[in-house]
Amino acid sequence: MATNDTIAAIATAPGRGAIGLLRLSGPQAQTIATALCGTLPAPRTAGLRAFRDVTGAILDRGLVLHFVAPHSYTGEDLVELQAHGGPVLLDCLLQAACAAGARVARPGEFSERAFVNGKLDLAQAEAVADLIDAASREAVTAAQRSLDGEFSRQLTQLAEALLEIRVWVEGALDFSDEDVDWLADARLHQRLQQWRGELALLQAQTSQGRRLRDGMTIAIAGQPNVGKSTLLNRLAGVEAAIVSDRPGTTRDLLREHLIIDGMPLTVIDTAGLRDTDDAIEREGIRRAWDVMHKAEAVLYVSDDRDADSAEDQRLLQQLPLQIPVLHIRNKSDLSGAPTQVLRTPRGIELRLSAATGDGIELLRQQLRELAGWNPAASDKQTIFTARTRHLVALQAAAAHVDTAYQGLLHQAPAETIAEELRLAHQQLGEITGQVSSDDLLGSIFSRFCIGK
Ligand SMILES: Nc1nc2c(ncn2[C@@H]2O[C@H](COP(=O)(O)OP(=O)(O)OP(=O)(O)O)[C@@H](O)[C@H]2O)c(=O)[nH]1
Ligand SMILES: [Mg+2]
Repeated sequence: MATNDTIAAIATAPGRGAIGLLRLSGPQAQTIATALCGTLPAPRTAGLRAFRDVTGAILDRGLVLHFVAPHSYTGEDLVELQAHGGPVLLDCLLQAACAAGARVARPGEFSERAFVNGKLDLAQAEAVADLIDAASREAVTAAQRSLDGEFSRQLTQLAEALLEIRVWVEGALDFSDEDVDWLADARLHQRLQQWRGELALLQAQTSQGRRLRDGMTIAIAGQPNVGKSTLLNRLAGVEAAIVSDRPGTTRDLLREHLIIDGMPLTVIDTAGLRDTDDAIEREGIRRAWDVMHKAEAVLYVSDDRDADSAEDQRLLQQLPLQIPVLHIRNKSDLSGAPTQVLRTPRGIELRLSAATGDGIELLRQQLRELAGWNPAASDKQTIFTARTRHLVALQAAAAHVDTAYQGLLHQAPAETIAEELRLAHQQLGEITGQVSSDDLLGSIFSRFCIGK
């Protein structure tokens, strides 16, 4: 990764605003900024300057701030020009910077340089993007905690504990011709088990953090006229979908984004499932099945007065097995039965009324459970933001350690056990970027916004 060039980008959001920020980072940052501003104020102090283009014409006047390497966000010389927030003006400034020797930054390149220069580890750099993308107050807090290094600290602790175990096992390799069987030591087994427990805890926290970032997609499905669209509107709190007593009202998929206790949810209303000659409705039903297969959970809605009909049973059996289903028995106001959660041999059923709103709080609670979202456990002390990539790495680490443990129990050769532990260690290192490939880095930073 070459960082001998100097990058420039407009760091504020596109569009017009009171202030617009041009950022420069790299060895020529000061020289380029001097070309634009004439002189620079002392490091870390703001100075008012005229910003000029290559011809010397004044483009704007504003504040300049500069940071000397390594004491900056990127760890390089870094200059920020605060101009007025006009898109054309800022573009002229960017062009002037390029004329003076800068190159336009790729998305995420400032954070990438911060990572390369050891200012942030990879999980922290990702947290920067998560903080910018945060969709709720809870998500902001979680991203901030990751950025502070909470997640990284826990990972480092686990990695260090694993290293000690590895030293033990590799010691057994080195002294294999002695009489003592190091691997049979109960303390080693205990240490490994305890470590595995700590990893499980971190996995649980990480999956909470992932939910907070990525949320969950839920499809509402069922026969026509059972109240699917009414339920969507109730959850969303707006009249998003058309509701009518005519079966077959909904055809298109309708997506609504909502937030429950800080967790983002995408709920999709679908066409009622039935046999029909109407080609448009048939297409709607095809899309409904399609979305049910892609969703992370299905809310299957039926009319409580006829919720166990043969047709409902048939449709429920057609739902993809691997996707959790919550059966909603709607229109409790008409059936007269109490709103409640019913645990049946077939799974969880929930009786409510989408029209009156009775039982909707129970539904919200069930949705939280479906998502594995536990706001009590995820209080401000423990939650941090996380990504699928992190979860996958933790799962892989767990699998390697489990294999190692089985190896210990079944007297597998020390080499195999040591190798499994090494692979587990490597997985942990990939999360913080201690072990990383260029491909991985490229795919992470390219999803950042420009100027970050
Ligand atoms: N009394 C009562 N009526 C309801 C309830 N939920 C929905 N309805 C009524 O049932 C009818 C159908 O509601 P929709 O929400 O359009 O049903 P749908 O499942 O989306 O129907 P399709 O889009 O045709 O598949 C409407 O007249 C709603 O007002 C409920 O909980 N109680
Ligand atoms: Mg509908």
